[in-house]
Amino acid sequence: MVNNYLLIVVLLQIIVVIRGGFKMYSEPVNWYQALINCKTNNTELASISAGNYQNELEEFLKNNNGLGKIFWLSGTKEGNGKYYWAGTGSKMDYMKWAVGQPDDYKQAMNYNEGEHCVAIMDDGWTDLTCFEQYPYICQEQTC
Ligand SMILES: [Ca+2]
Repeated sequence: MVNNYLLIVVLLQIIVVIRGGFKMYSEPVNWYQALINCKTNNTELASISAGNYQNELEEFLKNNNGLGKIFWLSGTKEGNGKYYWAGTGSKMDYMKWAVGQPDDYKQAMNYNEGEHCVAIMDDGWTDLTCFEQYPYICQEQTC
């Protein structure tokens, strides 16, 4: 299993490259910074357009607990409440929300900021407050 992954450690930043052109960055940043960091490296914050990519990432997260439990994806919510992928600009057709998600939990708890950004966990996706800091996944450009 381990030889399927390339592990690179750069200045306390752990970057793991897995199949499908995904690169997982261990440094916790907010969603906006994750979007910028991926673009700076000529990649995009990850968009999951199909189940095979989802399965691959879920499998990876289940087998690598030390890396982190939650990673930002490029999913975010438009004013109309519909989700789209900021990384590709496409609307979100395939979805794999975790049980009970998206719940906009912090909006319900009367926080000023609702949960408008999407992250992946090992059992599906969740919506989170965009300014919270988590590791993130970038994706190689496909075109
Ligand atoms: Ca949530």
